[in-house]
Amino acid sequence: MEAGKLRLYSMRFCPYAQRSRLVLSHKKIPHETINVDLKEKPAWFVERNPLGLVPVLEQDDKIIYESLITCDYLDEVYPNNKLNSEDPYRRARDRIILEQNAKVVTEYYKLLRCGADDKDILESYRSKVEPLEKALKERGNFFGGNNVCMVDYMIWPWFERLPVTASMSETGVDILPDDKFPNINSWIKRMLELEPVKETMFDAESHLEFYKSYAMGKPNYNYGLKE
Ligand SMILES: N[C@@H](CCC(=O)N[C@@H](CS)C(=O)NCC(=O)O)C(=O)O
Repeated sequence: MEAGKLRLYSMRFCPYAQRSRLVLSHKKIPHETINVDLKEKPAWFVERNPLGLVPVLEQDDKIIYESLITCDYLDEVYPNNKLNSEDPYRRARDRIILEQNAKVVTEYYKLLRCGADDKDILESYRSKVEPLEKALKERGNFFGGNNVCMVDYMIWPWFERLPVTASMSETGVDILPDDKFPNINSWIKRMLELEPVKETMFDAESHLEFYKSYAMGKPNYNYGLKE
């Protein structure tokens, strides 16, 4: 490995690894990526992260894992295009939004497994998104106001994947209707215009195909790659 070179251990469809990829892209940080087979984890990977999870960052003898921690680290070490606020109160409020997002993520996976046609699960998902809708209304175009901040990138991956659950609905349910979630819906459109999002994202069909392979116990980590 080249001295000083930053390396990301990733999996192409992992929403947590996408957090790190978004921050790397936002800050244009040179790095190399190693995509790991998470079904048959190599020993050298588990040596680096005993939890056996991606993302992992490595630079010389430094190893960092847990997506949010990798992103905070990158934001401090590469201070261009700052994502975390300098203001402690704002940073604290941002973390409160991320705690709320953790609840959104839990409900998202229930939607994915049980389907958006289950009214209770759908309502529960929406109720967890509501505080995010309210926060955006107060903050503006992005959670960072006029510009993206760490919160935008940390919560984006599960909104990018929302069309997967919608496409699996037999009744064609609108998961986040515009009359109740106008700010989140506009935010999704704005996020889709950002270069780091374009660079790291997959379309709904690819996410769906990967999810189907994952649900069958045979995750196709290479889906969409050319020979
Ligand atoms: N809390 C971790 C979660 C990361 C995570 O769950 N990654 C998944 C892929 S999306 C993984 O590595 N799974 C491997 C496994 O569970 O064995 C983070 O934020 O980095």
